[in-house]
Amino acid sequence: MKGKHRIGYRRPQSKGGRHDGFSLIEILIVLALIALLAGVVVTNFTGIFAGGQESTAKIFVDSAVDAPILKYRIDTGSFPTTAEGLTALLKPPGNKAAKWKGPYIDSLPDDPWGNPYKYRYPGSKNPDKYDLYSLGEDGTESADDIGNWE
Ligand SMILES: [Ca+2]
Repeated sequence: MKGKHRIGYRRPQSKGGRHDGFSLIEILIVLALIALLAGVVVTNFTGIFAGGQESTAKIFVDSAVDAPILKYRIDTGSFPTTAEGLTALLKPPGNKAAKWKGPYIDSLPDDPWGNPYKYRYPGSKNPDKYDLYSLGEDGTESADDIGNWE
């Protein structure tokens, strides 16, 4: 039983040793395939995001500046006015410099069509808070605007 065991043990080991050489090449091939597939997946995701401009704008108006604006309000006592706009999150409006503890946001991105997001306080769509919206693809106030009220 011991002898049988030894033979049975040695043979797979030597075979396995030689097989490791092939395994390395196989692993490299598999890695190359994974890299290739990952490239395809990334390309597809880019495509999905490129087609999701409206979703991107919706996410921004619904949530991206919600917390910064709220914090601004807590510090200064009120939302930025329409005239002060979202830039009040980056630099203090003259009359609020003493209470202002920002910047409350790193930067203000343009919407996916290259236009600045619009801000209005008091809101006409949200009378109890502010309106934040993208002008949409046409770049003017119209039915395709994407706001924080739907
Ligand atoms: Ca529009």
